[in-house]
Amino acid sequence: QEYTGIKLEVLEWGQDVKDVIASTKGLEGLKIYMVAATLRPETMYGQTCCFVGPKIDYGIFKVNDKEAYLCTPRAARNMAFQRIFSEDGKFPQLASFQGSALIGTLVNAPLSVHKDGVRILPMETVLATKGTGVVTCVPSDSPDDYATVTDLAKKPEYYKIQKEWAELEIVPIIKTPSYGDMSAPFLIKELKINSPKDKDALAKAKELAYKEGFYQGIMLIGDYKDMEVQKAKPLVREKLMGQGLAFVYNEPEGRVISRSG
Ligand code: ZZB
Repeated sequence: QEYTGIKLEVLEWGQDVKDVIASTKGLEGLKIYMVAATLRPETMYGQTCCFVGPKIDYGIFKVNDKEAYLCTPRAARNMAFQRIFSEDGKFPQLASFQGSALIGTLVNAPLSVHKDGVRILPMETVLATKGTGVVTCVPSDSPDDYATVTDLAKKPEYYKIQKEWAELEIVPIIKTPSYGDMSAPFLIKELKINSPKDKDALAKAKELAYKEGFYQGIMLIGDYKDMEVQKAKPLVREKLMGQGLAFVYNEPEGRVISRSG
């Protein structure tokens, strides 16, 4: 699977990690980015927050003399074998913490309409074994994301977050003939999905949203406004890569390798 790694620069650490970060050696002078793996770079205009799995382990890994990435150790290891880190095969770890400690951290979401940054929030369904373990949230076009932010805003005390962190404005990014200009909320309603735990229905909604967005979608925002999603997708990706805010991240297909011996 070929993902785009999106670099969300940390602007301000959350309460629970501030002290750890301040006392961690080796971070001086480095820009630190949360790296989210996405298949939908054209939706980055609509980012409203960024998710981590609260029980997943994350690390900060030194990429080169200027940058460090925050992601799962598994993803850092994969990156180190894709010439993303300065020394092939090496991914020096400078810090480690559980996802729950990162909640409330403020990051810059590239291209997002929310220019002051977005918050790191918990998502129970993030898989440690996929992508980077960091998922950028686009509730207009991702049913999983819409279901999660809705739930977070309903129970902020339970999730130990500020309600407004989950309530950044959701703007239309892509117009589709079947689902209007916000396919995720449309499908959540249509399929009567009530919870982020409604796994099967969400998988169905995701598939429908992917297909419709890719084959029928028209951009409603940004440099490629009015262009077909199919054409805009690689252009947005290249734009972000040109700005040093994205890179190609390949996920080795573990199952296939083990099956063929
Ligand atoms: C932004 C985005 C906007 C995404 C959208 C989707 C959609 P796939 O096909 O299963 O590989 N994702 C990435 N990593 C994880 C993880 N570790 N755990 C859970 N979800 C993860 O799915 C790839 C997509 O799943 C990625 O693309 C990411 O969310 C999420 F409008 O990034 B996406 C209809 C989907 N729309």
